[in-house]
Amino acid sequence: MKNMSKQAASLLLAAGIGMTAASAWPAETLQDVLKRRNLSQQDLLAAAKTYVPTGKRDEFVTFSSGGQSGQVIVYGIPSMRILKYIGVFTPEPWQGYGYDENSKAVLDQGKIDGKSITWGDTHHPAISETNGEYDGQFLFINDKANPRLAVIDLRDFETKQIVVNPIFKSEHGGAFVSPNTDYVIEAAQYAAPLENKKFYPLEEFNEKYRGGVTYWKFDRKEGRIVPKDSFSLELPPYSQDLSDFGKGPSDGWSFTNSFCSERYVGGIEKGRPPYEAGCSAKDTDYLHVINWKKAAELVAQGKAKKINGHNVIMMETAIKEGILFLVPEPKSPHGVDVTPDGKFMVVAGKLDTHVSVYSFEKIQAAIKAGKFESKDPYGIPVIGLKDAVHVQVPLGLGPLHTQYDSKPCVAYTSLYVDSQVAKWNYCEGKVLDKISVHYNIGHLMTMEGDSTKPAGRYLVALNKLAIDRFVPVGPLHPQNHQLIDISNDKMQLLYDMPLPLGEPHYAVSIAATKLKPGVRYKVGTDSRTDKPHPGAVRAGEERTEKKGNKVTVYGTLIRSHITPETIEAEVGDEITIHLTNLERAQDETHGFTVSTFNTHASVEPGKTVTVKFKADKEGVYPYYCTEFCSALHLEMQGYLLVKPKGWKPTKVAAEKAIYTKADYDKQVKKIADTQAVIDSVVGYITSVNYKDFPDVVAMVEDATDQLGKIPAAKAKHEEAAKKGDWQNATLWAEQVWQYQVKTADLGLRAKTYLEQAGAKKIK
Ligand code: K7E
Ligand code: CUA
Repeated sequence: MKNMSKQAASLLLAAGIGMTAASAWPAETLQDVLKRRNLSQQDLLAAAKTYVPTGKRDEFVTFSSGGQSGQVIVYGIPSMRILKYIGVFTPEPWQGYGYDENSKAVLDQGKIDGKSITWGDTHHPAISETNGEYDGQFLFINDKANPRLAVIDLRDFETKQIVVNPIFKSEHGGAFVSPNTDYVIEAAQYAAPLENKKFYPLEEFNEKYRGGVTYWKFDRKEGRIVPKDSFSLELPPYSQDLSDFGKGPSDGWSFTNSFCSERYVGGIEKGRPPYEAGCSAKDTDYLHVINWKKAAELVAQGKAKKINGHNVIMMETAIKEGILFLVPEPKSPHGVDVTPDGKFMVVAGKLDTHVSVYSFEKIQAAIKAGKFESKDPYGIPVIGLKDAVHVQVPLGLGPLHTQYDSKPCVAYTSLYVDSQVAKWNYCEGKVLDKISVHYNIGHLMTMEGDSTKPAGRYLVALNKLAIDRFVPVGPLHPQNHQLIDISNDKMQLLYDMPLPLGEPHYAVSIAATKLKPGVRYKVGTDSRTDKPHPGAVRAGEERTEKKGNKVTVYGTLIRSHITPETIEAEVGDEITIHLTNLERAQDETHGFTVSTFNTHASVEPGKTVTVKFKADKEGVYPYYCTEFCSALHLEMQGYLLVKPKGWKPTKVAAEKAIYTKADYDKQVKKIADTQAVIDSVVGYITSVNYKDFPDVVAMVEDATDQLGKIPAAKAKHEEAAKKGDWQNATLWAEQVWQYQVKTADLGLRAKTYLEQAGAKKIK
């Protein structure tokens, strides 16, 4: 009971009776702090550029690959504060991802050869585009190890679909989107036979092993990839690397680099020189230049071959139809990045100090003129380097990836070996500035830097090593994302953020204002299919059905109550629990688990989720809400009773009354006090223009729901009191108070919201 008076006290506090604190320590000045913490003016400037005061928000939202964690990490720029982890290829317990049936169905789409793969080597996230500009609707990311691609809907930041590449055994060059996101590209990495589960000896590498590039068709309206409308191009076994789509003048074309056109097969066990020697022996590899729009037409004309049920344009067809060309690129290159205007493709040398800027115009002129320097061993025409290159710029050691600025012709390239970022001009081919970053930068990323309209401002260096940077946490270090200010001529390093979740290769950033995520679902939605959930019920429709050994619960969650409060089963029954969160208020998520059955659901407002398990052991298993959702969260509980087969009750012990008239009178008094708090809050809310705030309207609706339950409970306590049944009278009066507390909780939150939002008096 102590607990409750505390709650009443906190209600009063929240209603406006505050506390004041006194301190004997004088406040430090800014100068004092700079001295004490040994900070320079430069540090102070960096801090001021990244600090986001309480209540304020970041300008950009970054989606970072989670590397081997198989997740996506969402953080804000410039604060570098982490906002969310999205479960993609890997179960994520908090979100119930992989622990409820609806999300398991998504993970199951990623099964390969019937087996679950519960991790992913995620590399490259991509934001959907409209006319080449980020539109903030969808995110895609690849899994290099197990060639898969995932679709995340940015309305709720949930993974909706995983597709398995039908012909590759690994893929690296994805995900990148076409300017209107009608296709998402994914290129193979390590060559293998395209047929599934087919063995050929390595001696037949040149004949039987293949690379390729897949164009996944994306249906924007459905928000899903359509495998049957997708296709691939068979490519030589050159270890295809990264890809990018053309845009503007180069729209309709795509580009994929490669790093082992030597087609070298190692085998140090047999005395052969190793892979890394053989794959870097030649001075050049090949950039693949592909007319994908024409490829899609060829597929429509039936010119593709079916391999594993998937449309594949064979090299022979591609050569004959003139949709596939090669251009030499020095040397074991990495990355191909199309400039925002779509005129150039930048390829970094990796083992060559240059970046090569290819001109799309020159490439097209060579193709039109039929001017090729040679053919590769498979008969693909090779355009001469000098006939394709606009300029080659020496940048430094180990150039890898390139991103673009809002300023025309300005690019940034990561230098892996030098651990630097080079700022340079790709139109004129000159270096503008360099900045040292911490050890071994891989990708770098500018704001909206993949789009036709980069936003400039900031750059993130995704560094591989974090030696000496952070407080040590054992032999496995975090990654280090360094934020760099690029708004001026000289780059300035602002912030180091440790990222402790796998090795994120790449990240993409979008202006925060372009994201419009929802705060609740339409009641009864299966968020993984975006369709009405067949197990959804409304308040008052809850029920439990038993058919044979199947127990099916149609339940609901609302502060602070799980309906039903008990689930009865016999050993061996299959239990299916559908749960609908009836809340409308923002952020009122309830979690759900049943002790020891390895099940968990996160049920956000409006969502319906199913958990399913076999009650294979006799016993008593509490279930409860796992999110601290209200003052009575701990009381949001119930029991799963698993009885032995054929169990019958022997005796029913009568419940002993413990409450008296005095208890009842106390309850009635408490109800009256709380009602006064509610009335004052309601008085405030209705005195302002709260209807202009949809979030508040939702809270008011939820509060009205709670209030609506009071008359029935009130009738029960008054009825019991009339009969002198103080036990039931006290408990039902308590229930009235529970509804009041929830109402008051919502009301106070609405009041705070309105005060902070500057609501206006209307009377
Ligand atoms: Cu350079 Cu997979 Cu894009 Cu790593 S990749 S760095
Ligand atoms: Cu619902 Cu805690």
